[in-house]
Amino acid sequence: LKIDQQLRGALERGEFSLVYQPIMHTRGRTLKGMEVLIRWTNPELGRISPMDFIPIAEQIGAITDLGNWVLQEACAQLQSWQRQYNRPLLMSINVSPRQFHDGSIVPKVKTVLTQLGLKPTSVQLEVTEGLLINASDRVLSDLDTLKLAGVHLALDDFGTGYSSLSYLRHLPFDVLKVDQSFVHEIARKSQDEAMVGAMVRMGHSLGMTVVAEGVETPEQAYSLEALRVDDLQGFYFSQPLCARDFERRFLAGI
Ligand code: G
Ligand code: G
Ligand code: MN
Ligand code: NA
Repeated sequence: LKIDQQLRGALERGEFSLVYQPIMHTRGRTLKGMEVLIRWTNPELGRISPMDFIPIAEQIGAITDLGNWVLQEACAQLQSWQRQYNRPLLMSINVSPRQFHDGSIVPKVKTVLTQLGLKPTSVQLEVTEGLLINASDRVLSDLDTLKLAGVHLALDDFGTGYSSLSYLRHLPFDVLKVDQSFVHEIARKSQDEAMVGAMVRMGHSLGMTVVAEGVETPEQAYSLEALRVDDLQGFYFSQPLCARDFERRFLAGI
């Protein structure tokens, strides 16, 4: 309840910020891009995790404005980095299923890309299977439209929840993000290794790139490389960082 109250107006009060976590090519461990993650610090409540406030923002109908702000800010940051460092980078943005409900996501994405002069292929939207359960025809056609425009679509947290493989058969995903729960024990548990190996083969045979999340150790990175995972993300490379720190650590001087 307290969170609801404080959430209203928090955007106008400038209480949100963004952090960026690197996504590395497995081969050579070079930078491919970054996932943007929202942070909220409220004067009364302190720091609140997106796990706690995103569901409430969805309930109170604030997620579209918040999601649009993330999209705009992250894309502006991407444009600035691409220009300054003159290199292609991929910005991966989490999108809540609710952001698809009012039909505004396609025009919003297209407008932001056009205004900033960004290539659609430099932006990736991450959705979870929650979007796909009972998805309306409109949601499906919005996904197709984004894909046709060149925007990359990633299926986030893959392997958790009630994953149905039929989603993958029919939907235009470019990227499979293997959930971190499969990654954490990969160097020790042969079942997890087998599961990730199967996900990689399935993803590749469907033409998708496979990313492992939650990589925390060099042993995990090595195991994932042996399983032919394309890209790696996790604390082993870096925590999510504010733009300045990300730039210093991953972009400057390269
Ligand atoms: O960054 P952290 O691990 O605390 O994120 C917790 C959860 O919040 C994750 O599931 C992540 O996908 C989600 N999340 C983080 N940033 C955003 C955002 O900008 N939009 C949406 N919809 N979810 C986000
Ligand atoms: O649901 P999603 O995959 O978008 O969530 C991303 C969340 O995972 C972020 O909150 C981020 O802080 C967290 N995260 C990123 N890398 C790691 C990691 O290596 N280990 C753990 N435990 N969490 C991570
Ligand atoms: Mn994500
Ligand atoms: Na995930």
